[in-house]
Amino acid sequence: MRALVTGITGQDGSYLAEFLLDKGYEVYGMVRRSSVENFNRIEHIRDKLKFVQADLLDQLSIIDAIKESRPDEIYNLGAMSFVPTSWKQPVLTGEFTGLGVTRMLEAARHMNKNVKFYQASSSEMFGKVREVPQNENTPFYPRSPYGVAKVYGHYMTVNYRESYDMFACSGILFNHESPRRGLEFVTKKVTYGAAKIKLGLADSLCLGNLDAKRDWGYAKDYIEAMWLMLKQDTPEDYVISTGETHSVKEWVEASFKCLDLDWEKYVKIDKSFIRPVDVDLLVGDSSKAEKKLGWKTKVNFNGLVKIMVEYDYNYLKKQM
Ligand code: NAP
Ligand code: G4F
Repeated sequence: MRALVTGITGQDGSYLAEFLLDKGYEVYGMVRRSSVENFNRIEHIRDKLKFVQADLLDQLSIIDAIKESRPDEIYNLGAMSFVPTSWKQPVLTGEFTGLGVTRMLEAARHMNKNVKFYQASSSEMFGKVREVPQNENTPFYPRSPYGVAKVYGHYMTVNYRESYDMFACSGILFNHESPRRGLEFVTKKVTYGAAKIKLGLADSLCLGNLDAKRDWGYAKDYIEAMWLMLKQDTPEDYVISTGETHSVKEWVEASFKCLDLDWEKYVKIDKSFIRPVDVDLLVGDSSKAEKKLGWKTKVNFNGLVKIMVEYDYNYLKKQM
């Protein structure tokens, strides 16, 4: 089996590449050119991977990437994925995260209509939630240019499935985290920040809205769900979540507690981290995935906090 993964240098792409290599796949990563190589998350497996240079903004390069890799499966994980940046660069976000999906689908349709296609949809599409918990039938109400772009990509995937009979699935994944999470996302910012404080490398941590609630799972668990979706007889969309919700404040408390620190002594609120509007509450119902894919989350909230805090603490200690 051959797979083409966009976003292979990202958190999910790196775990997915490991997972597919373990399953015996030939794995092609679609990467964009950069003046400084950005392969940190895949350095340990880079010799086993093949790379094709292309950009989600550039149709012809995507066609070439598919021509060269001749994939049986395409995982479209590439996107501008940081919500605050989507207000600063709404047009570019629409290009990468929205239209980029159509470029991938168009290239796939023209090159090999039988290829199986996975689209990285997001719980951010539920935004100002219409029901609790959110499932595959919950109406969308995105609250950021990122969320709007994801809704577009989601429905294009559904449309290509219905219009061209393609095997195209959308995984509506709720927030998933890991030691490989980008430093600007709140979970990693907190675990890394708390570890720095513990080691005497910082004396405070500035955050925004502590009341927002998220359904946080472990990225490594979620990768398997993507693969399982493409292994079914029929293409469908699935919510992937833990079913538990916690506030940012609870994440902060648990992370500092892991290091025997009282968070209230160190955390400051900085208004610049507060968004024009926020998604107040996310909690997913992934009973469809449980029933049809046999998928279930393995790591709970406290387990995830522990994995990330321990990793960051040990990593920073080694650098000292
Ligand atoms: P991430 O760590 O931010 O990785 C994003 C990847 O997209 C990077 O490899 C990046 O490449 C690539 N990319 C960005 N713009 C590109 C372009 N123009 N052309 C080609 N590649 C481009 O994101 P992640 O957390 O792994 O998430 C993976 C996907 O799932 C994203 O689509 C995200 O929106 C979606 N998602 C994530 C979550 C979550 O909680 N993590 C939840 C739901 C959905 P560079 O290294 O070159 O920047
Ligand atoms: O960690 P976040 O930046 O993740 P967010 O916005 O939920 O988006 C992530 O999950 C989505 C799935 O629902 C993905 F589609 C998306 O690509 C990304 O992976 O923020 C989480 C919450 C927000 O409510 C934010 O306002 O944390 C709050 N927060 C409070 N202080 C902060 C901060 N967020 C960040 N990034 N930085 C802060 O200082």
